[in-house]
Amino acid sequence: MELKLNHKDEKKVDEIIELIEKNKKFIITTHQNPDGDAISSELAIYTLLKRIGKEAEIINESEVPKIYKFLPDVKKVKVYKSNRKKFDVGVILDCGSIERIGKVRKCFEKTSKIINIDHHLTNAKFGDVNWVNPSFSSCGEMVYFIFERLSRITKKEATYLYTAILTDTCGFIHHLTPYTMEIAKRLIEKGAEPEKIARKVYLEKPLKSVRLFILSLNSLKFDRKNKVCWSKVTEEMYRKTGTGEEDTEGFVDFLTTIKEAEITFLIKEKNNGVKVSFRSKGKFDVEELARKFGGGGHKEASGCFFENESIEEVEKKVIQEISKRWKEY
Ligand SMILES: [Mn+2]
Repeated sequence: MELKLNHKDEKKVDEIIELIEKNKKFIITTHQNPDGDAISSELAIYTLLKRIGKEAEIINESEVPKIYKFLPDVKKVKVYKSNRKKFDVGVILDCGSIERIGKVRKCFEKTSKIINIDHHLTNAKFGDVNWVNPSFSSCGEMVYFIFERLSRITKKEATYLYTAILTDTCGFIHHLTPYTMEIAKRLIEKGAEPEKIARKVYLEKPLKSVRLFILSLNSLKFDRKNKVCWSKVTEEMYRKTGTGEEDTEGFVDFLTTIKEAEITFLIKEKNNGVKVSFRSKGKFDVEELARKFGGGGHKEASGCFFENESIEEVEKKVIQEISKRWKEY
């Protein structure tokens, strides 16, 4: 199968490559609470820049989630401390808005150009070059095309990009096209080990996170009329099980396995408010729903944050909004 970008995407890749070639010092970052696509895409771009003789650093607002610590050279991903250095170009990956990079924004004050590579529909196009296309499964899939132009792909980078695609498609469930599968196939040919990666990401849950999951499932609610299923994770549940937010990985995706539910969400209590992750099976657009509450994402997976609101208030607001929107379909 031939893999060819359309004219518009090809032009964006040209612009990105031009900026890469003309500059020397790069800072790479992504959104707060990064996922597998974000971390993997960063590491892939980092390796690529280093190989072609550039200086590069990955600086994020948040730590790398434990489940992605298996990725090669993951220690290169640093958490923001200060903004002493000056970079020529900032590469922002998998991130819909500049605000979502958090404190790392301070590193961009002296940066002259921003490259924005993303597949979120709601991307605010904050870069000097904006390669934004929601038809890609993952940011990693987009990065693959930059590799194709600039360099070879080694086993290490194949591992990154395969992990990006695997996790952003929720284990090859959502957003799959023959192109995505073709890229995944090529990455396996280059040395990515599908079983090993899937095991690390999905099949090595710490016992304490399963205990947290049991508590969360005990709070499961179902609204038959609106076909919504949801559960919550409270600060108390974290305390009882000795866990943290990163232990909720996969919870909301589990809820989507419930046949009766068309929409699912997970409510997570934080010290300054409530975070909600939404999932849809396709009939309902949860990106629009999250956007209504100041968040964003994709049609089938999105999220938002309610500052200084209680779980009960948020539950009510969300259900009301879903009910209102169903009527418009
Ligand atoms: Mn992504």
